[in-house]
Amino acid sequence: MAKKHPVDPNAELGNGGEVHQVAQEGDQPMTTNQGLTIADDNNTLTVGPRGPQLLEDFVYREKMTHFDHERIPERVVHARGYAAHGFFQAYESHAKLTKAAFLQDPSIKTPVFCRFSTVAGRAGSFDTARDVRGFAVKFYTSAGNYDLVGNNIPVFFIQDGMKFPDLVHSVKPEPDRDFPQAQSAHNTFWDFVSLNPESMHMLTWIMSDRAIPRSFRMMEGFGVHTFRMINEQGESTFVKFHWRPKLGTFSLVWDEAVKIGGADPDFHRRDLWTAIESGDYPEWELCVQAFSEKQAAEFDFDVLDATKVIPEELVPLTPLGKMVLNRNVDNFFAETEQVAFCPSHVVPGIDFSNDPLLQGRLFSYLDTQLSRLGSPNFHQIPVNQPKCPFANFQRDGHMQMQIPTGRVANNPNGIDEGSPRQCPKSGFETHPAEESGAKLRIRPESFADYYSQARLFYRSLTEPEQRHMAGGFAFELGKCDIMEIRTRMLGHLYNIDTELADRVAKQLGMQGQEDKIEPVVTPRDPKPSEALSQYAKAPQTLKGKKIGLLTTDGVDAGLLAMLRKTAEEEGAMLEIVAPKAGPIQTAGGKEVIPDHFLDGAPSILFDCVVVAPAEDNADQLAQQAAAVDWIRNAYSHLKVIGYNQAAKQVFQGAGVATEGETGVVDIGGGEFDGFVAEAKKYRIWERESKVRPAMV
Ligand code: HDE
Repeated sequence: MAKKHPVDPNAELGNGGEVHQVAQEGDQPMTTNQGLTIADDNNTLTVGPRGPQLLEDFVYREKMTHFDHERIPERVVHARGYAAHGFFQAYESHAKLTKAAFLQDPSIKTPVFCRFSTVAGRAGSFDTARDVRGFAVKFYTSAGNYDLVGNNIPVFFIQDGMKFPDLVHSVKPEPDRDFPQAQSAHNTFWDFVSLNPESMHMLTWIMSDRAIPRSFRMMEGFGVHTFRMINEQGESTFVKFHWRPKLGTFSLVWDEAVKIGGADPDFHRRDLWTAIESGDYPEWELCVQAFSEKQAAEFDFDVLDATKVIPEELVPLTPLGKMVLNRNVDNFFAETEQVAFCPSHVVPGIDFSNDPLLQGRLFSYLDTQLSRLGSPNFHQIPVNQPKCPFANFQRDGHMQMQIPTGRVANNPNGIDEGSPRQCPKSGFETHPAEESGAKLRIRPESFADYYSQARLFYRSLTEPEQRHMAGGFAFELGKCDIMEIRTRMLGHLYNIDTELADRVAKQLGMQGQEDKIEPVVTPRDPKPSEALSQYAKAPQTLKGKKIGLLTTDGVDAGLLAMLRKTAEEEGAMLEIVAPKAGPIQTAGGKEVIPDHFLDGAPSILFDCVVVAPAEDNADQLAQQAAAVDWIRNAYSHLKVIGYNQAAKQVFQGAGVATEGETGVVDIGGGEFDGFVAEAKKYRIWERESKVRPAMV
């Protein structure tokens, strides 16, 4: 609570009722950036009370100049993001695999900073857009900062960094009209990807539920490229990085994601911030798929190709340790906006492969930080500074924050005995992989199978996931009004999987209109891999989920207490929604302050819902469009809905039956066991055939 401050006596000099808070004894005085104490922060310097303003007013000019320069260029991609601090802890020493300092000692907690992001939208776009999510982690290790700059999808659109500017331009708003924002559902994107068959595998992921995650806390993360781990003996092992969320991987349904975009554009950041503030710290397990060069040579795809996964049946995951995010930032701009990730920030024990996409990234990130943060001293910004000592002879530049001492700034030197010196034994050494060959601009032939793994992904999904993917393609292509793009894409889809293509063609009303596209490599029929599906392995749990209760004045206090206890026991969060924002009264006359006002809290904000009005007020609730929509939306978003007897008339208004409907559960006077058992299933997938028959 802010202290009450005495009002500025100046208020009497013509400032009406304005509140001018002035410092009391012991308060920190407000000053200019030069430390000059400010007497008046509300009025500019003028000639007389109604006269012109004076240029002399340096206090005003300093304040306004700083304000005018508050913005820096947003990231060209991944502009909208959210981050938190935490730590990483190895389960045991992984010395056999790597000499990376943070993977040696299980008693050490390495500080981390983790930023999640969408890719296409501007910084002010909405959280739930269909998009790949960035999953970037900075480890402040004792041997320097290590940045694992990954995504929540294990593959990428393109195989070579040269194409990245074109890919990004195609997905950004079209340049003549500047829309659509934060969306891939438009002509330029689908034109580009349909002319780049290497995108097909990634497209199946982007059109799947993975691209509309329920929460950052419920997303997997992937390093995407093949990296190397190097041990003390200098032995190299190839690795692919995976983050596995402790809560399981869950997604929204499409219509819900679209509506949340309007109801709460900050849905994902609010979710992460709230969980951390309430002490419910999200956790991920870091794993690797570790494999030798010899193994890699035997796979029927190239491990240097970032459009391919390594099925876990081929190389299982080795868990390395866990990451816990336990502290929100103090200041969004200083930390989340100014954090600078670079895949080139590695530590001894981690090295690169020749993946051309990875190699392309090694240049881009450092370059982009220079233009975004404006100075080669961006490593001195607190969030970017290593937490271990760092020293070299790089000097000067914009915004130099350090004061290097001493006479010399050159290496070698014979003048300053205290100079930093290179360390051939402990310093970073590139793995001496043997390379030879002609200089060429050519893609390896081993990258040319564009369809087999897209097929693998589709066929590894559960039936609901498959139909969502088809729905995603149909929706996006339906937004493309250049027919050649649709027919070209349908041609590709037929190369991926006939059933998938038929489903999309049917929804577009374009059966038989696909182009014939001859694959360079005939797609194989890979064995499905269950690990690629999120729902085949989803835990049945309410942990980390949100229950919404719609109720009214006169609610039974016992029912409320039971639901609260149930939510607590299940590790879920309960939020109360009522037709008015002010306190409601329980039947016993106790005041309860709702978390939300009905008009501002549609059921889309919750994972499962309970509708339990008081008998006397149910009638009025049934007339509220927002209450009817609450139930209708929860039903069509396949959520589990609990109800009491009084709620039945609201259900009638919504056209939702309470009898004989799976996932619509009578809670009687507070019997939540049946509700919880259903709600743990997350969604009632079989209901989809009733609410979206065209998709099924
Ligand atoms: Fe990025 N990417 N990227 N990217 N990327 C950026 O760097 C780039 C790629 C990823 O939270 C930029 O600081 C190229 C793959 C994340 O701050 C830029 C290529 C993966 C973030 C850039 C790729 C990523 C970025 C823009 C193809 C997953 C946000 C602002 C060769 C493995 C990090 C910035 C954060 C950000 C370039 C492809 C992940 C322009 C050239 C593949 C998570 O440098």
